[in-house]
Amino acid sequence: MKSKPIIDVIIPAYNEEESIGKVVRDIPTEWVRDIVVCNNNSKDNTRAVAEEAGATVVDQPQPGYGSACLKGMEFIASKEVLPDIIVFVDGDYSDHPEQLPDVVKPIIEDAVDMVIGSRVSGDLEKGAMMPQQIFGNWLATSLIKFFYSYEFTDLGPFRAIRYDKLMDINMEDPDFGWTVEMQVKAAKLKLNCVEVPVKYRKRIGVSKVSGTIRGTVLAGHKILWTIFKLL
Ligand SMILES: Nc1nc2c(ncn2[C@@H]2O[C@H](COP(=O)(O)OP(=O)(O)OP(=O)(O)O)[C@@H](O)[C@H]2O)c(=O)[nH]1
Ligand SMILES: [Mg+2]
Repeated sequence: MKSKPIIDVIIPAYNEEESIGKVVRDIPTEWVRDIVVCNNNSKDNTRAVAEEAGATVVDQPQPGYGSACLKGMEFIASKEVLPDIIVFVDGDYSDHPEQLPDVVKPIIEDAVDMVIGSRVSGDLEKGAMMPQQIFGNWLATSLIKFFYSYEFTDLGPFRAIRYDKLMDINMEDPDFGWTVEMQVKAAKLKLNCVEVPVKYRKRIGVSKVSGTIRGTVLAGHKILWTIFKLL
């Protein structure tokens, strides 16, 4: 890939006014063209805070993590000049957005198609991931290894993918199956995937998914169902 690729960032955000500004500001600006915050009916000031920090905000009325990401992709697809790489990162400041160069470099330097930031092999702050989340990740990645012979250690939200490969993958999941869908479909298409270790800390603000019983049950169920559905 060319040494100065166009990189756009997609950040799904729902009620993240306390963290979203920090996330946007910590992204190294010289590396990216556009930071797209995908807001889902947030009832707080997520929208204004993200814009103030320099992001482009798109609104997705249909709830769900995947729906928000799809809206961001739709916005990027409407640009006159398409990007070379898309980076996904969460809006709760659990990821360390300053690590963006580490996450994209394998694509730029080594002809890699997709890079997953692994929290499991990285520097994981105590309490940043719930035990059920760690177990769910282990189970999901073990099933992917068993059925698709691809070795991942995490379904981490901080990831980068070549734009053309993301189009080939044809993402569809509207909610919690988003991350696993991308990895399973990448395996099915035999994309060149690597992981890099990333840091992960406790989120700012209120948990939407794995810190809640409802979120854990729905996400766990959806992730496993997605792995089998795509077989
Ligand atoms: N746009 C949008 N974003 C969402 C939705 N649900 C979650 N998010 C965002 O997706 C990211 C991940 O959600 P989190 O609540 O951090 O879920 P998690 O990382 O599994 O668990 P915790 O960090 O422990 O709460 C955050 O940036 C959320 O704001 C949604 O329905 N719509
Ligand atoms: Mg989180």
